[in-house]
Amino acid sequence: MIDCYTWTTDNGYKPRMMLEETGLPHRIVPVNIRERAQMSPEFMKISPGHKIPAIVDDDGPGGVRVTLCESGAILKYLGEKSGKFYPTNPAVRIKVDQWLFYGSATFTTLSQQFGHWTIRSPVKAPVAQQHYDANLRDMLGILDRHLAQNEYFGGDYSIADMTMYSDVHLHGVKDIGLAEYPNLKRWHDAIEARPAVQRAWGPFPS
Ligand SMILES: N[C@@H](CCC(=O)N[C@@H](CS)C(=O)NCC(=O)O)C(=O)O
Repeated sequence: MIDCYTWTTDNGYKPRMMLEETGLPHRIVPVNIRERAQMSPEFMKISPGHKIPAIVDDDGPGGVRVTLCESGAILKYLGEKSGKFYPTNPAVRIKVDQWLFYGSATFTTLSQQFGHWTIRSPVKAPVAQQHYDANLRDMLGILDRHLAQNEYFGGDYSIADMTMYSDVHLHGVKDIGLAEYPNLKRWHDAIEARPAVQRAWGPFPS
Protein backbone atom coordinates (compact mmCIF):
# COMPACT_ATOMS: atom_id res chain seq x y z
CA MET A 1 0.00 0.00 0.00
CA ILE A 2 1.20 3.49 -0.88
CA ASP A 3 0.35 6.47 1.34
CA CYS A 4 0.27 9.68 -0.70
CA TYR A 5 0.76 12.85 1.38
CA THR A 6 -0.71 15.68 -0.60
CA TRP A 7 -2.81 18.85 -0.77
CA THR A 8 -4.92 20.73 -3.35
CA THR A 9 -2.01 22.39 -5.17
CA ASP A 10 -0.37 21.99 -8.59
CA ASN A 11 2.30 19.60 -7.33
CA GLY A 12 -0.18 17.85 -5.07
CA TYR A 13 -2.28 16.62 -8.01
CA LYS A 14 0.62 15.05 -9.91
CA PRO A 15 1.06 11.79 -7.94
CA ARG A 16 -2.72 11.54 -7.53
CA MET A 17 -3.04 11.49 -11.33
CA MET A 18 -0.41 8.76 -11.63
CA LEU A 19 -1.90 6.66 -8.82
CA GLU A 20 -5.35 6.88 -10.40
CA GLU A 21 -4.00 6.13 -13.89
CA THR A 22 -1.99 3.08 -12.78
CA GLY A 23 -4.53 1.72 -10.29
CA LEU A 24 -1.75 1.13 -7.73
CA PRO A 25 -3.37 0.57 -4.31
CA HIS A 26 -3.02 3.78 -2.31
CA ARG A 27 -4.44 5.97 0.44
CA ILE A 28 -4.57 9.76 0.34
CA VAL A 29 -3.21 11.51 3.45
CA PRO A 30 -4.16 15.21 3.29
CA VAL A 31 -1.48 17.62 4.61
CA ASN A 32 -3.11 20.99 5.06
CA ILE A 33 -0.29 23.35 4.10
CA ARG A 34 -2.48 26.40 4.80
CA GLU A 35 -2.47 25.29 8.45
CA ARG A 36 1.29 24.53 8.28
CA ALA A 37 0.76 20.77 8.77
CA GLN A 38 3.82 20.22 6.55
CA MET A 39 6.01 21.54 9.39
CA SER A 40 5.19 18.66 11.75
CA PRO A 41 8.26 16.62 12.77
CA GLU A 42 6.49 13.42 11.60
CA PHE A 43 5.91 14.78 8.09
CA MET A 44 9.43 16.21 7.86
CA LYS A 45 10.85 12.72 8.40
CA ILE A 46 9.17 11.86 5.06
CA SER A 47 9.76 15.18 3.29
CA PRO A 48 12.80 16.94 4.81
CA GLY A 49 12.11 20.13 2.82
CA HIS A 50 8.55 20.31 4.28
CA LYS A 51 6.88 20.13 0.88
CA ILE A 52 4.05 18.03 -0.45
CA PRO A 53 3.73 15.73 -2.29
CA ALA A 54 5.46 12.77 -0.65
CA ILE A 55 4.77 9.05 -0.57
CA VAL A 56 5.45 6.12 1.73
CA ASP A 57 5.45 2.69 0.08
CA ASP A 58 5.48 -0.37 2.39
CA ASP A 59 6.60 -2.45 -0.54
CA GLY A 60 9.52 -0.54 -2.02
CA PRO A 61 12.51 -2.04 -3.86
CA GLY A 62 13.43 -5.38 -2.25
CA GLY A 63 10.20 -5.30 -0.24
CA VAL A 64 11.59 -2.53 1.97
CA ARG A 65 9.56 0.51 3.10
CA VAL A 66 10.50 3.60 1.12
CA THR A 67 9.77 7.30 1.72
CA LEU A 68 10.02 9.71 -1.18
CA CYS A 69 9.41 13.40 -1.83
CA GLU A 70 9.74 15.59 -4.98
CA SER A 71 6.94 15.13 -7.49
CA GLY A 72 9.29 14.28 -10.37
CA ALA A 73 11.06 11.56 -8.39
CA ILE A 74 7.67 10.21 -7.26
CA LEU A 75 6.34 10.06 -10.84
CA LYS A 76 9.47 8.21 -12.02
CA TYR A 77 9.25 5.81 -9.07
CA LEU A 78 5.60 5.02 -9.73
CA GLY A 79 6.32 4.64 -13.45
CA GLU A 80 9.06 2.12 -12.76
CA LYS A 81 7.01 0.30 -10.12
CA SER A 82 3.91 -0.03 -12.29
CA GLY A 83 5.59 -0.37 -15.67
CA LYS A 84 3.10 2.21 -16.98
CA PHE A 85 3.32 5.75 -18.41
CA TYR A 86 7.16 5.70 -18.34
CA PRO A 87 8.43 4.13 -21.57
CA THR A 88 11.31 1.65 -21.47
CA ASN A 89 12.59 2.45 -24.98
CA PRO A 90 15.70 4.55 -24.15
CA ALA A 91 15.21 6.99 -27.02
CA VAL A 92 11.67 7.78 -25.88
CA ARG A 93 12.51 7.72 -22.16
CA ILE A 94 15.16 10.45 -22.46
CA LYS A 95 12.57 12.76 -24.01
CA VAL A 96 10.06 11.92 -21.28
CA ASP A 97 12.78 12.76 -18.75
CA GLN A 98 13.55 16.03 -20.53
CA TRP A 99 9.95 17.21 -20.34
CA LEU A 100 9.45 15.76 -16.86
CA PHE A 101 12.36 17.86 -15.60
CA TYR A 102 11.25 20.90 -17.60
CA GLY A 103 7.79 20.48 -16.07
CA SER A 104 8.80 20.01 -12.45
CA ALA A 105 11.93 22.18 -12.31
CA THR A 106 11.04 25.05 -14.67
CA PHE A 107 7.39 25.23 -15.70
CA THR A 108 5.74 24.56 -12.34
CA THR A 109 8.29 26.55 -10.36
CA LEU A 110 7.88 29.67 -12.50
CA SER A 111 4.11 29.21 -12.73
CA GLN A 112 4.01 29.26 -8.93
CA GLN A 113 5.73 32.65 -9.00
CA PHE A 114 3.08 33.86 -11.46
CA GLY A 115 0.43 32.56 -9.06
CA HIS A 116 2.04 34.37 -6.15
CA TRP A 117 2.75 37.74 -7.74
CA THR A 118 -0.20 38.14 -10.06
CA ILE A 119 -2.98 36.30 -8.22
CA ARG A 120 -2.42 35.82 -4.51
CA SER A 121 -0.02 38.44 -3.18
CA PRO A 122 -1.84 41.13 -1.17
CA VAL A 123 1.05 43.48 -2.06
CA LYS A 124 0.97 44.58 -5.70
CA ALA A 125 4.40 44.59 -7.35
CA PRO A 126 3.87 45.51 -11.02
CA VAL A 127 7.45 44.68 -12.06
CA ALA A 128 7.21 41.15 -10.66
CA GLN A 129 3.67 40.80 -11.99
CA GLN A 130 4.72 41.76 -15.55
CA HIS A 131 7.83 39.60 -15.36
CA TYR A 132 6.01 36.41 -14.37
CA ASP A 133 3.06 37.10 -16.67
CA ALA A 134 5.45 37.37 -19.66
CA ASN A 135 7.34 34.34 -18.40
CA LEU A 136 4.22 32.19 -18.19
CA ARG A 137 3.05 33.24 -21.67
CA ASP A 138 6.50 32.42 -23.06
CA MET A 139 6.39 28.93 -21.49
CA LEU A 140 2.84 28.30 -22.76
CA GLY A 141 4.17 29.17 -26.23
CA ILE A 142 7.06 26.69 -25.81
CA LEU A 143 4.64 23.92 -24.84
CA ASP A 144 2.24 24.86 -27.65
CA ARG A 145 4.98 24.70 -30.31
CA HIS A 146 6.07 21.25 -29.12
CA LEU A 147 2.50 20.00 -29.20
CA ALA A 148 2.01 21.34 -32.75
CA GLN A 149 4.30 18.49 -33.85
CA ASN A 150 3.60 15.91 -31.13
CA GLU A 151 0.44 14.50 -29.61
CA TYR A 152 2.01 14.30 -26.14
CA PHE A 153 5.32 15.44 -24.63
CA GLY A 154 7.23 12.17 -25.07
CA GLY A 155 5.70 9.45 -27.24
CA ASP A 156 2.36 8.37 -25.76
CA TYR A 157 0.67 9.94 -22.73
CA SER A 158 3.21 9.71 -19.90
CA ILE A 159 4.47 11.13 -16.61
CA ALA A 160 5.83 14.11 -18.62
CA ASP A 161 2.23 15.07 -19.45
CA MET A 162 1.13 14.51 -15.86
CA THR A 163 3.74 16.91 -14.49
CA MET A 164 2.81 19.60 -17.02
CA TYR A 165 -0.97 19.36 -16.73
CA SER A 166 -1.52 21.02 -13.32
CA ASP A 167 -0.21 24.48 -14.14
CA VAL A 168 -1.62 24.46 -17.67
CA HIS A 169 -4.97 23.71 -16.05
CA LEU A 170 -4.70 26.12 -13.14
CA HIS A 171 -2.92 29.11 -14.66
CA GLY A 172 -3.06 28.49 -18.42
CA VAL A 173 -6.77 27.76 -18.68
CA LYS A 174 -8.11 29.70 -15.72
CA ASP A 175 -5.89 32.81 -15.54
CA ILE A 176 -4.52 33.42 -19.06
CA GLY A 177 -6.84 31.40 -21.33
CA LEU A 178 -5.58 29.09 -24.08
CA ALA A 179 -7.06 30.89 -27.13
CA GLU A 180 -3.55 31.74 -28.38
CA TYR A 181 -2.29 28.20 -27.73
CA PRO A 182 -4.55 25.86 -29.75
CA ASN A 183 -2.25 22.83 -29.60
CA LEU A 184 -1.92 23.15 -25.84
CA LYS A 185 -5.71 23.45 -25.58
CA ARG A 186 -6.20 20.24 -27.62
CA TRP A 187 -3.70 18.45 -25.34
CA HIS A 188 -5.24 19.89 -22.15
CA ASP A 189 -8.78 18.96 -23.10
CA ALA A 190 -7.79 15.38 -24.00
CA ILE A 191 -6.15 14.93 -20.60
CA GLU A 192 -8.94 16.67 -18.70
CA ALA A 193 -11.44 14.19 -20.19
CA ARG A 194 -9.63 11.14 -18.81
CA PRO A 195 -11.65 9.47 -16.03
CA ALA A 196 -8.50 8.95 -13.90
CA VAL A 197 -7.70 12.66 -14.13
CA GLN A 198 -11.21 13.60 -13.08
CA ARG A 199 -10.93 11.30 -10.06
CA ALA A 200 -7.50 12.71 -9.18
CA TRP A 201 -8.82 16.28 -9.31
CA GLY A 202 -11.95 15.43 -7.31
CA PRO A 203 -12.39 15.79 -3.56
CA PHE A 204 -10.18 13.76 -1.27
CA PRO A 205 -11.70 10.31 -0.68
CA SER A 206 -13.26 10.14 2.80
N1 LIG B 1 9.95 20.69 -6.26
C1 LIG B 1 8.87 20.22 -5.43
C2 LIG B 1 7.99 21.40 -5.07
C3 LIG B 1 6.86 21.00 -4.14
C4 LIG B 1 6.09 22.24 -3.67
O1 LIG B 1 6.28 23.36 -4.16
N2 LIG B 1 5.18 22.02 -2.70
C5 LIG B 1 4.42 23.10 -2.12
C6 LIG B 1 2.95 22.96 -2.48
S1 LIG B 1 2.72 22.91 -4.23
C7 LIG B 1 4.53 23.01 -0.59
O2 LIG B 1 4.44 21.93 -0.04
N3 LIG B 1 4.72 24.15 0.09
C8 LIG B 1 4.77 24.19 1.50
C9 LIG B 1 6.10 24.61 2.06
O3 LIG B 1 7.03 24.86 1.28
O4 LIG B 1 6.22 24.69 3.28
C10 LIG B 1 8.08 19.10 -6.14
O5 LIG B 1 8.06 19.08 -7.38
O6 LIG B 1 7.49 18.25 -5.43
